[in-house]
Amino acid sequence: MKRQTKKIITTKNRTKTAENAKKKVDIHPQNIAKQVVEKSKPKTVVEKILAAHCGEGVCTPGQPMAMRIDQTLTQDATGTMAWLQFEALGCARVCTQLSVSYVDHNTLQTGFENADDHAFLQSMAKKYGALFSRPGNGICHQLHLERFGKPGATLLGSDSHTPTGGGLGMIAIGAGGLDVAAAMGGAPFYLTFPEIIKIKLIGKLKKNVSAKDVILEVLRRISVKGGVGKILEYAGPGVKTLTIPERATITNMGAETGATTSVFPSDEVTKAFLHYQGRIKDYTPLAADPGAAYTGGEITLDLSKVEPLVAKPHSPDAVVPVRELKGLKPQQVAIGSCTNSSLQDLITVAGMLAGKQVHPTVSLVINPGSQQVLTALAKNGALASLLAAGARVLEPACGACIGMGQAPGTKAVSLRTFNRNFKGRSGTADAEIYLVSPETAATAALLGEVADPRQIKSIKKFAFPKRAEISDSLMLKPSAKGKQVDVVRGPNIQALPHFNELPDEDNGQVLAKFGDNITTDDIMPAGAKILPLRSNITAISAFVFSGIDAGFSVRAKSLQGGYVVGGENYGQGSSREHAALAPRYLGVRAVLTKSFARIHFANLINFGILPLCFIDPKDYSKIEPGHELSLPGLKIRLITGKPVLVKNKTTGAEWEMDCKLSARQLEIILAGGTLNYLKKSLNQ
Ligand code: MIC
Ligand code: SF4
Repeated sequence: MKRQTKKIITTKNRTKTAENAKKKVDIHPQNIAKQVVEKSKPKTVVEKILAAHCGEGVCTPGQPMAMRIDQTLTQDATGTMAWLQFEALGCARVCTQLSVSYVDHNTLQTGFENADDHAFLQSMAKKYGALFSRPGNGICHQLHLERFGKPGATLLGSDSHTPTGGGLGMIAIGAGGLDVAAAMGGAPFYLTFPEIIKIKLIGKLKKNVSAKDVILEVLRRISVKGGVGKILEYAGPGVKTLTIPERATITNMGAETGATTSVFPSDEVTKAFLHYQGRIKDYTPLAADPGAAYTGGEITLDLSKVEPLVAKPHSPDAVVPVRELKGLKPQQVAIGSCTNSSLQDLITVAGMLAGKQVHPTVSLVINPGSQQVLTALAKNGALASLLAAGARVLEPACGACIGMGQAPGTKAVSLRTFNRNFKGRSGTADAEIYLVSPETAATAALLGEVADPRQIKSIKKFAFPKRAEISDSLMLKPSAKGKQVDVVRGPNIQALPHFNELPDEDNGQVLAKFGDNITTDDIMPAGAKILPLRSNITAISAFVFSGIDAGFSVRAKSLQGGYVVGGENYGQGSSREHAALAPRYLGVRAVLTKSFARIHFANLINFGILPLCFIDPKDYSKIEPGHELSLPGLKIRLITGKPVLVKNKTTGAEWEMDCKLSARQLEIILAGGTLNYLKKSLNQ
């Protein structure tokens, strides 16, 4: 498949507009210092890639930088919004080397909405120069790894598991749809240069202990907050013992540590994978220089000592050894998701199940990661073996991972090879979700209870194909005559809401107060009922916090907005910008917390919501739901770099809060959001 060249196609006029837009969006003088990476200094893999993509700024931890984006990916659940925003920017064509629009989340099609969204996305990709991956082709991250991931390149995706690409030695970052839309329009991605943690791998994994256990071990050690503001860079002699799908499992679920991304070096194993995928031309070796300094410190992990692990409900870092849960009886075992749906994973599972039967009390469901994976399973006999064992094989898609079908029964125990087990995400509020490796999942499916996978002997080895079978049957190329393509808009595709500029000062009621680790699934749930409404902000806003505070939306509407209070790590999890967009639509002006997760923090700013942090965490206890707050002199305080003053009109207490914004973010907040800011920049 041919890449898009780096030019904007269509009329000269449009090209000019887009180029001007690019200049204005790219460079913000106050925000941007000189690029001062010392050429001679030994560099980490991260520093090498970022230095080569540094539009402006400095590759120094804590400093702002603008990173040039080579590739973007969008998926349907975040993509309809991202593409509407791209359209609103007025660009004639995507300006990246490659942009791919995938459909993988909303494939349940319980009503007209999903299919309408698919048609919209297909027509947008055709018109604006992106590849379009049709429903059924597979999960965006698995497909991107197979077809497009490239060592040394940068990828921005409107999905938090975009770091999967780090398995191939690329800097792949998840972001809100609006940031991805801007990148498609040629803008860089603005980030604070993270600290880099070296994870030194030594030894080799034991049989039936897998990459999933490695990332669960990392989560056990550093928790769901340990990666915030950091990039995890893997190194050491253990790296070469891991295949690319194994590395991708690790970088994929690195997202659960809160890390900006994770990355592996590119080596002979990478080369073999790219050869297997028929893309050897994309190979470049890439390794850290000897003596490179890691600002975030070093963790050593001996692969030979890793044992099978499991994350208990309801957090990916509630990790314990499988042996501690021995005998726990699951009603469901689910194998798939972008973490564990590779051919290697499923061949291993098929080998373990071959000639045996799924336990009668367990429902085993399998979603292969891609059409390529499913085709290979069909050809080498593994699929027949899985079916004979009693597996329910579904189409290559996200499926149960995002609550699109396969919701477990009441209080059911479900063992899943996925990456998230937040309460209610499965579609069943009281289900108990455990995250495990494919090997542990297959063992439980056979025995009807949790047990050490090392005790299961595979009696059959299914052959791995010599070369991957590449098919474009579900991957469509854009039209060369984009102007002539009409966009298909069903009734579920609603116009983007308009938001006002930041007022001089603000007043309102505390609409809700929550504790630590509120996830984006808590703020804006997904699942079969709500996910189809992603293109319809009016409709989806009725579900804000619906799983944990059913009256929130009605209350916010009747009070015409107000404030939300949270604890540590507010907004962890997904990149869904609807968790900011829908609250803003309901009038939420500020979120007051102890700390924020990275992508959600950026999304709040993108939609003009103030992310405020308690300077003294004790001030958290000075607010209760229903209290009336005011933010006097808000605008002038932000402009002059002063902390934001909060007055509790109900109790008389007052305190200051941090609002740490770069100069560009300040302008965005003042404008009422990124779309307003970009439009203003274009007009100027
Ligand atoms: C998820 O795993 O939570 C999702 C669904 O893939 C999200 C994106 C979304 O909400 O659409 C993510 O991880 O970013
Ligand atoms: Fe899809 Fe689940 Fe991966 Fe999100 S985590 S992209 S829902 S498979």
